Amino acid sequence: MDYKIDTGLVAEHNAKLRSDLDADYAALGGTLARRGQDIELLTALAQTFAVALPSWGVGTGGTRFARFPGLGEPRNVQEKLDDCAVINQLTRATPAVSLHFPWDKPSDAAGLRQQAESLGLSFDLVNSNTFQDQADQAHTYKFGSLTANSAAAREQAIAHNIECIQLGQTLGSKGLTVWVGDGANFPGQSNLRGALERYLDSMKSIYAALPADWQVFIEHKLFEPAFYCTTIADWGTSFACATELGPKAKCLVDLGHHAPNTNIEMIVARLAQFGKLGGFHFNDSKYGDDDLDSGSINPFQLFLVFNELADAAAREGKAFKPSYMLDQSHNVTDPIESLMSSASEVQRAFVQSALVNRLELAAHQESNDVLPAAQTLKRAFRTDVSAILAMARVRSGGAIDPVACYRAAGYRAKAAVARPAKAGVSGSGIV
Ligand code: LRH
Ligand code: MN
Repeated sequence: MDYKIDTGLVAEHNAKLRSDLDADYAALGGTLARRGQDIELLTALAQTFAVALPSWGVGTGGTRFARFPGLGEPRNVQEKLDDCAVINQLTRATPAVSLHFPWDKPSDAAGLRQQAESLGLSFDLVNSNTFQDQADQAHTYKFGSLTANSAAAREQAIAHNIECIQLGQTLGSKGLTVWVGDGANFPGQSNLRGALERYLDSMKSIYAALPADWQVFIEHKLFEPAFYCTTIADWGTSFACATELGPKAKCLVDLGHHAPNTNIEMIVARLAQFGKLGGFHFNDSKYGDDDLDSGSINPFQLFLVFNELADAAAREGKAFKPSYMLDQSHNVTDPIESLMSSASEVQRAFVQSALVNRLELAAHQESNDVLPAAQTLKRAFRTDVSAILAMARVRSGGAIDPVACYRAAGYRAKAAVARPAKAGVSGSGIV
């Protein structure tokens, strides 16, 4: 199956929607001009936006209760890349893919890199996995990996992370994300300080294996799979460890890894202030690590995160370049549709944050003129920048309405034929 969507069909789709887009774009341009803002600059800015796709997000996700596979699921990393290429073809905002090992371990890494390049894709951060036992594994991670009491289990986990770095180097990646579910389910089960000491000890071996131009990203998470304590549970612990390890260690903020109502944008401001904000796993949640589509539950929080990123960028300039990734689980939607709309929702927050008049905001803040300060942010958030996002896509060769174009192409139905489902494959778990 040729996975690329016919460019003629994309052009036909855009032609149908173009005059409405031009009208909406002109109207928005007028509104922004009255605020002294140039829509052309904002559209050019939108065209620079990129968020990496999680390879594990193009298959249907599930929970511990069940997974209900969809049609035409990708059966291997090559087919995952084909689906990622379609998302980028229509959104023009997802040129990189984040792989997860061993789920995506290629038999031929150089060949996979060539396939990605032929699809116009590159590889973002790679992710290690010491939260599951592999069939051929000598030592279990049941009682932890980088923090395990068992030195053999720790050594095994360190070796796996170093193998991820080596694979990533062949693929052209420049960083490793380390999320460990290590923790305990009972008070007394583990020595809280001892666990973190073992974690740091293990991470120092991984850090020492980093190439000069690589970084390691520590991903904190409040709970799950451990339900009494998690070794790297919060940004403070992550920050302390990244500082202890050295300049190539940064903190990664997964939006779903915090207690409900946590002020995540303030965590972002703090990590940026101390130079340890490495990147993001964007998603949304209402209760726990729900891994829902970005901007689907709390788009104002996503906007406030980007407002802090805009503040940091205004202070630090072009050097401030945290990495952006989606990390979602698509249990009831077509993963490709969810990833396309989620990439656009994150791009929307990025563009809205650029609408904030930072001088005006600072003046209100310094004079403690509270309501105008709050309204300066709210006005940017309430501005519907859909026309800018669509114009950015069409100018970059994408689709005005990616989901509608994808459906018109009948991609999923074709994939269902090309990728017959393996009988009886449902099971549970996130991928
Ligand atoms: C842990 C996590 C981590 C990934 C996994 C797929 O909850 O967010 O980033 O390794 O999901
Ligand atoms: Mn994550």
